[in-house]
Amino acid sequence: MRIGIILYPTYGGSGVVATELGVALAMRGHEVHFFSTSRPFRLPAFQERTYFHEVPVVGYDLFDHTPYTLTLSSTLFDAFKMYKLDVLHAHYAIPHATAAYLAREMNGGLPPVITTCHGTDITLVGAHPAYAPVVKFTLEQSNAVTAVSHDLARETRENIGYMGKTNVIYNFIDTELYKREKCVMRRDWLATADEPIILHISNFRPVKRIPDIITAFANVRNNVKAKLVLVGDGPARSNAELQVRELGLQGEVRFLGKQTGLIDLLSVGDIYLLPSNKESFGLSALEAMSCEMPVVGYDVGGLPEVVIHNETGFLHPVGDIEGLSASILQLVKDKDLRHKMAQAGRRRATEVFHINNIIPQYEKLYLDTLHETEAQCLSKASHRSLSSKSATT
Ligand code: GMT
Repeated sequence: MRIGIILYPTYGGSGVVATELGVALAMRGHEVHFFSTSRPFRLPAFQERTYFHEVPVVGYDLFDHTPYTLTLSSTLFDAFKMYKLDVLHAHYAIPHATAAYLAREMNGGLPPVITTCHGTDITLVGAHPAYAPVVKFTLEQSNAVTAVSHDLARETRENIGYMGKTNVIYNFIDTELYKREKCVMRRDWLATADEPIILHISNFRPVKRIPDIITAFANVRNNVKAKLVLVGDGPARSNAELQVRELGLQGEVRFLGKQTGLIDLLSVGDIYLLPSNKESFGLSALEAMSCEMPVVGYDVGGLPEVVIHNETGFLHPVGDIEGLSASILQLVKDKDLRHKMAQAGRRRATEVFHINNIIPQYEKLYLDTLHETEAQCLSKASHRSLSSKSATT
């Protein structure tokens, strides 16, 4: 098939999933066209059967903000003419699904649009009254809608009021790629041999509750030796650095900023933290599980569909920093428990979320949606020709 994928190019789960999905589809023989404002950071240097279409950002004196939705729609429309795409897959509803809808209508109703809701497009920004009506309309106009967890499918109904079918297709992991590597990195650069490394990777947005991570680590550090390694960057970073200085933990907490060698980093971590306010799935938790790390976080959104409490990690109610600290402490102290949970996490990643289980679900959805949409277009066309004949007789 010829598949168009619209995505955000930068750090963030939806862009990662969209890129890895496109790459996997290309490896399975499909032609894949990526649409974004810049080359997605996870897209390999060159990959057969993949194309990248840069969406122009065209400003004008009158515009306070450039209307990206419109330039994206025009870019998509041009690509339909040139490449005859079979399906168009929009990752993140705002504004990608809306631009996809516009482009499809400009093109006479084809190709079908599949929208994947990733999380904050439904639970946070998408639920804001400034966006909710257009998100609802756009989902209703999509030819198929997917969500990355059952919890997000529920939120799509309850938050947005979208009552159509939402197909739940979980995020996936290539467990051959995401596996614990030996000696890939000097672990002793980060911690001594007897200090477990507690790891968190994110875009440092307030939703990730970085202050909870630091407070919980401070509680743990009062009892045992351990190191906290924070990877990524974003609006919450400078306050987090301040909090670490105020707690006098500069020697124990390392801020590594944005990094690309994630598998190396995941391979030296011992416990992974993800205590978000909201997490529709928690891709980074899955990456950690695949690299044999127990996950400690909050029992929220789709995270309990990924992390099984007491089996592959521990989940506590949002804001329960005491619970968080107690679970981290237990894992720091008990190496056998850490190992057992790490193995259970790796098994779950392989059995439930393996890339080879999930990609065929998207392929089937693409084909089914294409056939349905073509049939609808044919029936509309024959209805139109019948009514024009009866009007002339
Ligand atoms: O919150 C992020 O890290 C980015 C965000 C996005 O949309 O780019 O992630 C969301 O999509 C990911 C991929 O499907 C999910 O794994 C994350 O759980 C989800 N984030 C939230 O719901 C906060």
